[in-house]
Amino acid sequence: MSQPQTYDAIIIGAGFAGIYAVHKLRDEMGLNVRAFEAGSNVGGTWFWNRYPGARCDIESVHYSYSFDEDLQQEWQWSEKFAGQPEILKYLNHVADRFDIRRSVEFNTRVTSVVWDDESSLWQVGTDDGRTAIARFIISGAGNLSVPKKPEFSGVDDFAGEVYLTGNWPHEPVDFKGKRVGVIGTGASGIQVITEIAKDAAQLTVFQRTPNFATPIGNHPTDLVEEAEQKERYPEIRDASRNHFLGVPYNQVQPSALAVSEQERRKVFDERWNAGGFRLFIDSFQDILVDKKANDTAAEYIRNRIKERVKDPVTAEKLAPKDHPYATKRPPLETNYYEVYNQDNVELVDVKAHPIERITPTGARTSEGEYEFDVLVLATGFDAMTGPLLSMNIRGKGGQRLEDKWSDGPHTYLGTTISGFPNLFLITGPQSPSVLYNMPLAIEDHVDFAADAIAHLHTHDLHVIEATEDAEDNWVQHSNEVAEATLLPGANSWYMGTNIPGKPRKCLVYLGGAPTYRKICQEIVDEGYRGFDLSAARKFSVL
Ligand code: NA7
Repeated sequence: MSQPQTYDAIIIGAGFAGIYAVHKLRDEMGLNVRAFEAGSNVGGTWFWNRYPGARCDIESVHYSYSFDEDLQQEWQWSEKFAGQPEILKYLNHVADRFDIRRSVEFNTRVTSVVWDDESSLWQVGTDDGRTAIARFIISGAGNLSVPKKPEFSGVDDFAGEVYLTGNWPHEPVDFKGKRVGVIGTGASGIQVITEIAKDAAQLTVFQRTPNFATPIGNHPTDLVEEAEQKERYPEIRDASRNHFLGVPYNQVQPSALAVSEQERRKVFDERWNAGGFRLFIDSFQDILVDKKANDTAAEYIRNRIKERVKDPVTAEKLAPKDHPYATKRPPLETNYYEVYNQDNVELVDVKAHPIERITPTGARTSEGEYEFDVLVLATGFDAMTGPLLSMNIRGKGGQRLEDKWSDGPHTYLGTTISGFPNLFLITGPQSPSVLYNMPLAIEDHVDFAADAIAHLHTHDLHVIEATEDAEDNWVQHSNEVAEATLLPGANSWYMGTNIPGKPRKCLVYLGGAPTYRKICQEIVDEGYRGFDLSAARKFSVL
């Protein structure tokens, strides 16, 4: 049997995180790196989620890498909010431009990540039966990369075609003239429903929880605006990194309750018309923390939905009432609600009448039978922790990550784990991650890992590990910050409640990107406060 290959660092995944990690560690630091990617090419989320209508909800000029000035100047987005094919094209361009693929093994899934106490090295097993060894692991395995398993029986018996939004085929799917059933009305469901409704003979949407979807406001790139933005790109990136969500918005007002109804309406109208996440993050500062303030936004959106849907019974079903606005991820849409004015579309409330099973010809709810030829599951992901827990990660003394996290994630800064040295999570649980513009969040975390590795090198050290104390304090802080918001009161994937049996814990650090970045910087400036830095137990080959 051949000797395992050894590397300075193994990178898991070749999406936004893996691509940048390869570039940073290999090209800027001169490390010997290898990335393993389950897909056949780069792209991560944007490789797998190719369903019709898949689109980014943050403006592309912002939802893109900032690390290379030439790249951000030269790349041109065709739309304000790029669709999945264009984002994938962009990531392929970046991979070509920085010659990333020569360091990536595609079609290779990581099946185990095991720390060896003797050598202070990680052993990484892959699904082709090989083992590779590395000093450091950078996990770019993604936040929304493990689709949730169907909760109803019978999917295997369904006689027609079955598609999962999170693992969509590469070949186009033809819905023309077909009867289609879609389960799920989250961000993916709302995007795919809008597209399928254009072609299907009949579309049945199974909705459990209506969502507060608001207009995305997409349009072809305005070249004058683009030129102006590119001229100020460094300034814009700086403003983004100093904003809660990582976007350069600056119109937020202090409180929805401090203004007259008329003024409030004006603010909401302006944000509604501007599109994107402006209504959620650039209207009033207390929307996520004060239920009364939130109610004003929720009522505004409910009324807007009702204006757009002709049948009052359907409109009522589409108007969310069981959770405050934005406590579940608010989807963005184009003509979503108008779909329900079409004769070929039916909305089925599966909260009132849950799906009992998928049958060979469709679905059975507690109320009746529905027939269709194609089933689309837009039922979401085992978010944030799922990708990490799927890799059989074992730390010091053989401790299994699933045991350590049996009551929810425990991390320091959402990027390191006590007992799991030299392992860096990119946008891990308890970091701002999905509530921070992801490419910027990714760059920050990769840079944090790279700086830590460089710091070890400079001081002739080899191991960095979060202390238990620092981790406990971070978990407590992260939970306290979450408790001060409205998020823990709702069921959502942010809280892990979309997966039966998953601990109810807020998976996102809600202190906002600027606070988080400040804390990280202070920790680094204080010589990596909360970390133990040491030499390897036995000096190894690396
Ligand atoms: P989400 O947001 O988790 O949405 C999943 C949807 O599927 C949601 O409407 C769920 O209803 C529904 N669902 C899940 N399980 C069931 C069952 N058993 N019966 C009926 N309906 C069900 O996932 P998405 O893929 O849309 O979005 C994930 C993120 O990707 C998104 O937030 C963006 O950040 C990008 P529920 O709300 O749980 O009642």
